[in-house]
Amino acid sequence: MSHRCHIGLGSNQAEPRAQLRQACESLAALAGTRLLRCSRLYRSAPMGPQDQPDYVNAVALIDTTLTPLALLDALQAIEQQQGRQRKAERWGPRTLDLDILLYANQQIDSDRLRVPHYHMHARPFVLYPLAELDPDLILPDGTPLQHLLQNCPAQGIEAIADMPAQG
Ligand code: PH2
Ligand code: MG
Ligand code: MG
Repeated sequence: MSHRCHIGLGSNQAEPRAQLRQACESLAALAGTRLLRCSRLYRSAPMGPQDQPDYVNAVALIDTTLTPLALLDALQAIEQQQGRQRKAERWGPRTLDLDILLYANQQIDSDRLRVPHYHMHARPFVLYPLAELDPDLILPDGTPLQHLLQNCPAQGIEAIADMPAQG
């Protein structure tokens, strides 16, 4: 049985666009997983500490037979491959951040994983690319994505490029 999942991608170090392109290729190569589509790349000012570079964010839609925790393990392995260092600073800079935003219509609350992703409801760098992929999306609690967007100022986020083609 496979599930459609939305993955948030972010980077603000070591050529963010190349990091996101590489991450998409790695997502497409995961066992039991197909990459269905990717949003454009969006640039935004950092949320959190301001003494770090702007971020590049995108959202990918995959179809996967991996369980939520197996998917989380796989995403963390990709982060590691791309040089992610776990640092103490909350919301500090990173080469690659891969977050499970949505896993089918499931609500998950375990030690390691919370889905829908916490705070996604108010982050323009998540909601705008997500709406590009799936404008009519309804969240598991019944909230329409468009309703969240109406309450989420764009805060200067801008689409800067297409995700380069895979392969
Ligand atoms: N991720 C963070 C901290 N701040 N700011 C933006 N604009 N985009 C991000 O993805 C982001 C951030 C840590 O996960
Ligand atoms: Mg994140
Ligand atoms: Mg993360």
